[in-house]
Amino acid sequence: MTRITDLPDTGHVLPGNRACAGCPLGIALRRITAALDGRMVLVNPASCLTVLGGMYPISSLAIPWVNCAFPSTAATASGIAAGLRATGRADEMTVVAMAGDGGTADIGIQALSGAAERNEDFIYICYDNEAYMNTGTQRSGSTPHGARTTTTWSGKRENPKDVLAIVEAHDVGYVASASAVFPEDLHDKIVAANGRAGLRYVHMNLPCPSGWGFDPKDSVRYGRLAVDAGLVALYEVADGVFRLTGRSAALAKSGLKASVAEYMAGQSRFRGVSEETIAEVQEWVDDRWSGLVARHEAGV
Ligand SMILES: Cc1ncc(C[n+]2csc(CCOP(=O)(O)OP(=O)(O)O)c2C)c(N)n1
Ligand code: SF4
Ligand SMILES: [Mg+2]
Repeated sequence: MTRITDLPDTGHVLPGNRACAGCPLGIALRRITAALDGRMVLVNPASCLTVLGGMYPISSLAIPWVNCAFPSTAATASGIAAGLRATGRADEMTVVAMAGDGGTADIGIQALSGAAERNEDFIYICYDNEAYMNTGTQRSGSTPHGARTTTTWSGKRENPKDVLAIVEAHDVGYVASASAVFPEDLHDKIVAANGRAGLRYVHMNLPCPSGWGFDPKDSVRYGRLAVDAGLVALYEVADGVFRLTGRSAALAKSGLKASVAEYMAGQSRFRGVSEETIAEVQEWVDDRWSGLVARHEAGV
C-alpha cells in the first residue's frame, strides 16, 4: 500500500470551499484528483459535492467539471466517454462520475445499472454520507437501520441497500469499497481503477458531522470506528478476485475492534436507539462480516 508520506498532492482542489466544517469530502476529492493527476472530467449531480465545488466563476475545483440532472449521472458520463472516443481524446483523461448515496442507491441506479451492463468506460464513485444531506438529511436507501433523519423520525427500520453487491452482480471488472478517512487505501483503489477499462465502481464511506450529529473534529474518528466495527469493510473485487484491504484485512486476522453500540454512541442520529435495534444491527454486521472474511480467505 502507498504510504501516507508518498501520497501525491497536485492542488486540483483549491483552498477554501463551501462544505461544512470538518467534512471529509474535500480531503477525499484531493486524493482522487491527485491519484489521477488531474487528468479527468468530473460528472456530478446535485449534492454536497456541487456545493463544495461552488458556483461559476468561483470554484474550488481546478478540473473540468460537468453538472448533470439527478438521475442521469451514469448516462452523462457514458456520453462524455463516447465523445472523447469519437474525438480521439479518450487517452488524455479519465471520466469520473461522482454522486452521493441518494443520487446512486436510489435516483441514479437505473442509469448506473445500464452503464454497468454496457460496461461503459468510466469510473463511478459513490460517496456515501448515508442520507440526502444537501437538502437537510432525508433518508436514502443507504441510511443505516436505527438512524433518525427528517423522514425517519423514530429511526430507519431497514438495513442499507448493498449497492456494491448490485454493481458487482453486473459482472464489471472492478468494484471497491473505500473510506474517505483511509486516504492511502483510497488512493490505491483509484489508481487500480484507472489502470483498467470499462465500468469501474468505487463506493466510499463519508462521515458527515452535520447529518450524523457529531463534533466536526471527529470525522476521522467515526470513519475509523465504522471500519473497526465492520459496518464499513474496505475491499476490492478485481476480475473476480476478492480481497479485504488495509485496515479491514488486518481486522480479518485480529477480529473486529469495536461494536455497533460503540459506533452509534455520540452520533445524535442514533439518539434513543433501542437495545433491540442495536442487537439487530450487530447481528446483521456479524453475518455480513463473516461472509466477507470467508470471501477474503477463499479469494473469490
Ligand atoms: C430530480 C431531482 N430531485 C430532487 C432534487 C433535489 N436535491 C438536490 S441535492 C439532493 C440530495 C442529494 O443527496 P445525495 O445524493 O445523497 O447527496 P448529498 O447531498 O448527501 O451529498 C436532492 C434531493 C434535484 N436536484 N433533482
Ligand atoms: S452535509 Fe455532511 S457531507 Fe454535506 S458538506 Fe456538510 S458535512 Fe459534508
Ligand atoms: Mg448523501
